[in-house]
Amino acid sequence: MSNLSDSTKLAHVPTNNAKLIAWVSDMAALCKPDHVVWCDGSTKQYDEMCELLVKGGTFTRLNPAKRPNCYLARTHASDVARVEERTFICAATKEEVGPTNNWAPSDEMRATMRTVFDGCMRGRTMYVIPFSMGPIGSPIAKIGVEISDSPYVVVNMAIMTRTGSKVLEALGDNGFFIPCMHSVGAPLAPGKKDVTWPCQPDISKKYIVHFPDTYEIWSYGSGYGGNALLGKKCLALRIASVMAKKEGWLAEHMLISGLESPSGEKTYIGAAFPSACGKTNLAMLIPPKGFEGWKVTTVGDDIAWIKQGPDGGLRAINPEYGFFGVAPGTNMASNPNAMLTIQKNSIFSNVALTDDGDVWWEGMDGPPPAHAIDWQGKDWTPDAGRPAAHGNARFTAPASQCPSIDPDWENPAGVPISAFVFGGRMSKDMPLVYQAFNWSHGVYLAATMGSEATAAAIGQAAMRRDPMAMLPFCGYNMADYFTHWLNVGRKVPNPPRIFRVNWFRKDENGKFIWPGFGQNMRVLKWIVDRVHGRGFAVESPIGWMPRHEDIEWKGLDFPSGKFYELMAVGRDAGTAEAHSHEELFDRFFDRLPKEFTFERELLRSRLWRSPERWELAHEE
Ligand code: O2Y
Ligand code: MN
Repeated sequence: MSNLSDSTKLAHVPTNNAKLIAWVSDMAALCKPDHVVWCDGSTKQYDEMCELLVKGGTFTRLNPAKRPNCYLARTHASDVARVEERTFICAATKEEVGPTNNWAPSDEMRATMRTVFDGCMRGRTMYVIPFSMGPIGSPIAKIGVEISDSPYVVVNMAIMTRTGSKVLEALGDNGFFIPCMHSVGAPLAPGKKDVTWPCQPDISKKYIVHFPDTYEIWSYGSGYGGNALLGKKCLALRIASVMAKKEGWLAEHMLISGLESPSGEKTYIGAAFPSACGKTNLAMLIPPKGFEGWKVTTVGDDIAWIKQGPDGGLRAINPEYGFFGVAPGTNMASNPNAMLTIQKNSIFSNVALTDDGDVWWEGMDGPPPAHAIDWQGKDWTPDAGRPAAHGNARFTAPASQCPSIDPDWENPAGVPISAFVFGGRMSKDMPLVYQAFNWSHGVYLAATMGSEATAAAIGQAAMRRDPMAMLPFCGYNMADYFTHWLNVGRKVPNPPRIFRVNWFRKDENGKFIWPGFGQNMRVLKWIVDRVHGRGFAVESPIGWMPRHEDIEWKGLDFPSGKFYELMAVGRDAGTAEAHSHEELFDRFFDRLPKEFTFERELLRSRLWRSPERWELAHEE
């Protein structure tokens, strides 16, 4: 710790919160670190930590003329993504976590945690990071405290959450916090030189553990992303989903964006997509040609906490303070706002380093560099036969730097939500967009969403269901989660309208039919029109659907034949889809809400009565 300032060298305790003090001393006694440092959230401490990471070889400072105040980190090759198979929810019974979560008995797991954490910080510093998920003081926000032996975690948490003294102030002497315990699981023997990315390389020794009954998180063995930045997936989704069910709100894997028309009418939507469906791109969309005067603003790109406001409507906050976005594929065409956000004050993980001290990844603008250092620190040239950046390479960047950030993104009361959009990645039989008939039908559509996964063995495309894109993130039984969604809708007088979208339909030559990216604005505008009761739609067996003339086509030549190819669903394909919902529902046995059985039967009977192919074009 010699590089840290005097004040941080001291194990000074900057709080009178007795529970916090007791927990930190208990954890220090268990983990046996050489030092304890309380993170104050200051720029000075952030800079000192980055310097420490540079000296230790974890960080490379990027060329300040190209990327001011930016760093590159290379992880261990085994520590590059979330580890779902080592993610556990330890409720009292297996039924409480349901068939889609890994369960372990809480008393056994608690004992395991105390064993693996015993002495795990020897030779290291234990950092105490107070953080707020959501604007400090917002009635929707929650306070967490992460203890970690990773300086990489400290600096990433400083970007991804609001950290430090101001959080302790808001916590006060008796405030409640969620304890989040993290260690890279690599104690350092006296005199031994540290490696640049300490972690537990054996995946079976990694643990990402949640105790929903006591609202606790314990993460061991990984220093990367969702495994280690515990405010994100662990707190803001898995633990928060449990809190939300108890307290009557929603913690969702959703972006939040604002759509402002030329007349100044502002409509906020929440949208859920599984990973790799362009969620960050949608959150930061730039309206295309033909949409002059329209503005899309970003409240959040990944997580939404949604509560009923004083007027009875649903209001959402982004609990995060930064973006942890996928780098590969991000460029000035796919997401200019993201590219502008990451120009300064950002951390890049597992991307390539160019010879002029900048970053590069597959899919960045321009030709690949003639030479670079790849994510594993090896020389790389375009003919290397391997990618220069890891597929899950990330940028960590302050949300405040995003050019499209919404003026109300830090409003403690949140923003009013008028629509929920659910999307997956389907190459056939799933239309570009349709609207649910009502809340219960919408919850059903959201619960049955998913993406195509190729079953390599049989060479067929199969649907991998990912209800509400929450499969890896719901901290309790998903059948109870569906019921909770149905209940929330009952309490809200005029609940948000619910839509399904699919940007990924392909033609018979395997080419995407829909251009996607900024052109998705055309679909969003129809959604806005529907929300405000002015957009036209045709009733189909699966929901309300737009005709070609209901979409704004100014600036894009998209003939109606192509549009109806994109929107087509036949009776047989629809029936097969409805039939396959049973596969998902059977997993939940008798906990499944009865509304879902009704919705499935209604869908089947609407399809049964429909012609083999329904023609939206003829319904005028
Ligand atoms: O691989 C990781 O640790 C990151 S996962 C992630 C990060 C940001 C936003 N979403 C996700 C996700 O898996 O949904
Ligand atoms: Mn996500």
